Amino acid sequence: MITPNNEKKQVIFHELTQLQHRDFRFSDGHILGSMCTVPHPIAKEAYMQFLETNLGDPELCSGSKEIESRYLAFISKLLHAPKTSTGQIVSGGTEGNITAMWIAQQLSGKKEIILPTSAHFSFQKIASLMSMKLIEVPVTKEYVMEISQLKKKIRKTTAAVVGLAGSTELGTIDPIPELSDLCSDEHLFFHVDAAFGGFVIPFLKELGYQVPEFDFRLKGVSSISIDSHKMGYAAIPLGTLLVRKKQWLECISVDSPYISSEKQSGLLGTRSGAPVAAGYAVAQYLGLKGYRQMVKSCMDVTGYTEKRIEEIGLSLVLKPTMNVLGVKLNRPGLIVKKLSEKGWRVNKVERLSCIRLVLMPQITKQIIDEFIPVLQKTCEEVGEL
Ligand code: 0PR
Repeated sequence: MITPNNEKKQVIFHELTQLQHRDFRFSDGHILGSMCTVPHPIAKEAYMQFLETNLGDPELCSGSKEIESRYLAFISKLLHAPKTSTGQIVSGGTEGNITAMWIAQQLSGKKEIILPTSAHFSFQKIASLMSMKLIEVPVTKEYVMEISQLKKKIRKTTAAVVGLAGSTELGTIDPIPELSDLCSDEHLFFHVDAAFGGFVIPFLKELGYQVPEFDFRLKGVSSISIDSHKMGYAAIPLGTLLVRKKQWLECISVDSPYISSEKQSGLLGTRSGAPVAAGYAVAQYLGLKGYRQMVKSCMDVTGYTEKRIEEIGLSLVLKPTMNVLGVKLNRPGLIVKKLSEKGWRVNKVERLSCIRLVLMPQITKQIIDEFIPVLQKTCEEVGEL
């Protein structure tokens, strides 16, 4: 029995709160560059309820395991995964990409990953972890992978090709249908990194935007990673890796004799059921209709931001594909620093000489109206305008 020591607790929470005051918080609406968001209120409740669960020991937590299955079924439906497919809950895009490349390496026995220069830095970790080699393909001026260049890079040593459905820096989508055809013809493992776009593109299509197909309806797509802690409105850490064939997970499974399941696949052992319960609760609450509405309002705010940015005389790197904007600047690092001092967080993209704004669900037009004059003044101060 733990006897409560309220005095001690107060001291500890005082310290925690003091330190928390240093954090930028999504709820303040001043984080404009992050791909994460305030989790939906229902996610918070479910998260707390499942705090003690461990999905690494499924028999101990058979109810949580069922929630995981139901969540995987939801993601599978969203991405039109075939009956032959299966999924693995992961902590986010990094683990999703690692797991996909681990499978590709095991299946092929090869070591080369072909990917666009725009790919996320998690692939650098993969190269280091698994002694794999990254073969980069240049991007076009639309910031998508140049297919003609890709063709030249395919070799007998290729383990996988990676395409982006929502690039980190600009939210652009690689020509996934063409990549799928090519990989299918060449019998190559084709992974789609839809960490950000997975919860956006399906709804953009329904809202009438012209975006390429990117999911399992394309026969050459082998795996897709999608993050719920980005546009899925769920709590960190939650992502999913779906693979086209169930048996592919077996090649990254090990015997797990001490716990209730015979085998365990994936990187982690002990892992919390809380984010999964939270993600499932949000998915049930919003449904596909709710997510579509959310994407619609993010796109409305994106269009509004684009207009306001152009009004003050700045320009965008590209017309936005989704709710990610690159604003051209000569010294993005300096602007990021100055904005941060004024209480606004945006991200710099040095290689594109821009700052990145991500219009997540908590960002409203009113927030943009507050931000634009600050951005304008900052740009004037440093001679960008
Ligand atoms: N793939 C893509 C396309 C991504 O954009 C990211 C993350 C990942 C994989 C890796 O995902 P995890 O970070 O979940 O493992 N991109 C975001 C970025 O670099 C990550 C992020 C999110 C950074 C929130 C800052 C932040 O506040 O922008």
